[in-house]
Amino acid sequence: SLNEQVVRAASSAHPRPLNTTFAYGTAGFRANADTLDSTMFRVGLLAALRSKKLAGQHIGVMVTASHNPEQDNGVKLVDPHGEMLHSSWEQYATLLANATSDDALVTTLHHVIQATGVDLAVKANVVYGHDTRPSCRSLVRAVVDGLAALDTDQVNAGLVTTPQLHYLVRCLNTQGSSDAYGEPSVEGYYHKLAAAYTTLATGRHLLPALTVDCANGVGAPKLKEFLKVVGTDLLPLVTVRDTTTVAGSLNKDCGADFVKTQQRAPRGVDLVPWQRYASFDGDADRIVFYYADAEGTFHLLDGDKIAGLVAGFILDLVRDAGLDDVKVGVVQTAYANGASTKYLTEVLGVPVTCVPTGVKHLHHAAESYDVGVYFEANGHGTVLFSPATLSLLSSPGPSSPTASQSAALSNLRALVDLINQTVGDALSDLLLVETILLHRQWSPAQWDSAYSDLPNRLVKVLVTDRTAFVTSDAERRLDRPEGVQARIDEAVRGVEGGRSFVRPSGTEDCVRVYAEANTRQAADGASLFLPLVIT
Ligand code: 16G
Ligand code: ZN
Repeated sequence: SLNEQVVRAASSAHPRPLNTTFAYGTAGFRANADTLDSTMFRVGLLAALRSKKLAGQHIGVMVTASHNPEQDNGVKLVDPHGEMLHSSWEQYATLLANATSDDALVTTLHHVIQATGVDLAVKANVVYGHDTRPSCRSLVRAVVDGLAALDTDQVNAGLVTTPQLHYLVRCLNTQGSSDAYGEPSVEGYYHKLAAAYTTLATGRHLLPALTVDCANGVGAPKLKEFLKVVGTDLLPLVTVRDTTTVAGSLNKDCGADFVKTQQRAPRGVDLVPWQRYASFDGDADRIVFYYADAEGTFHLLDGDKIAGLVAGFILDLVRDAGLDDVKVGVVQTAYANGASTKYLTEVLGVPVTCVPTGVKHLHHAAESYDVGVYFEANGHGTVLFSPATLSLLSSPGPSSPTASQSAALSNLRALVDLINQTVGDALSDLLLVETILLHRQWSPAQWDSAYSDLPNRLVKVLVTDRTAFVTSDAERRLDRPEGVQARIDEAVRGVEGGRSFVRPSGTEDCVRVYAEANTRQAADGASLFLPLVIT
């Protein structure tokens, strides 16, 4: 049974700040680091319960606030297969975080244990890691106190990227089984990726070096560690914004989120025309690419462009391998540029599913394809191979394959290892894109030429109550407040290529208004009109 005294005593060292409420949202808990100590402790408790509920499988705890400013921090839980915490448990995270006293926390724990049917006698296993934020040290200690209060067996992953932690969780839980995912260590992760990349890249004519902006985050040391394993012969690469010791530099004027939202290079990075650049975000689970043309005009290759590149490559390999029954599909959100959706469906002829914003929705929908490619426009994404596809790929294949058939098959097998199938991974996605560009011998401009993005605009609107905004149809329609959708329709009517939608943010107190159209003027017009309508 629950040792209330132990929990109460441990909790008293992590008092909850007054006048703050916490909510476990799409990105877990995220706030100014100074407010998060009690929340971290309680997440430790919840991780232990989650593990007990799932027969003692390893649960992951990642302390990071991704692309947020350095003074913020956050935490999210990782379920046994390396996926996000099941949404049915998010409410328990929120309940525990908001318990107002040590006694209230004990009462809430009892409630959660009962509601979820946790057997406290089961030994819990948790693996935890953190990014480079200075606040991580004490916040991780709070997590550990929470774990210890429920007598948890712990694995300290230390400084890791978010996708490395997801990888570790999956490896720890599949170790020794027929679907073992890999060696449960960061070195194991590097070796798995390096071996796959070497298979795919060997013998190809090298492209000019890629420059990688590491957002001054955990991606910097981890990319450098990986380079030591894979060697620079096959992966010529230069890192910039790669310091993790200068206070205040994390995500500052650099990184994937800055580049995507500002539509410009990291401040102070001069783009050499036609060369390839990429930016990680602060915890290295997102990546975008970009280049400048001869006039110095900036061109972004975002998650939509990556999805198109990857889907096209995999479709070719599947066809060349003669795997006609393997159905490739792409998952996007409403933020995907209309031109990318058109390219996927009309040029590549691949089915596209649209889902609400948030990795768990994309991941889930991608699982329904044999090979499911998913990317958010912001650069978070990966590729999932279904169990049936995996066993098809690991079977011997045709008895007398042609040379191109066996090449395609062996490339597909290597892709399975190259791609982090637990979650979007900047390092793994970097290798995936580099592999495809190597095989195609494409410059970034050739990749970019697949289609031209429709001009678009994203505006943030502060509202008094974002919960008043209720969407349907994968966030593309607004059901409430009443009447607003009609006015959006009106604003868009007659605008060539016009599309617009309004959705409440899951991470900030605002609603976001997106508009796109065939011309820049029209896109700006439609979106600028809407904020006036809803406020
Ligand atoms: C979270 C999501 C991300 C999404 C973003 C949208 C996860 C792990 N992360 O960061 O996928 O793009 O929220 O933010 O699901 P918004 O709701 O504020 O627009
Ligand atoms: Zn991130």
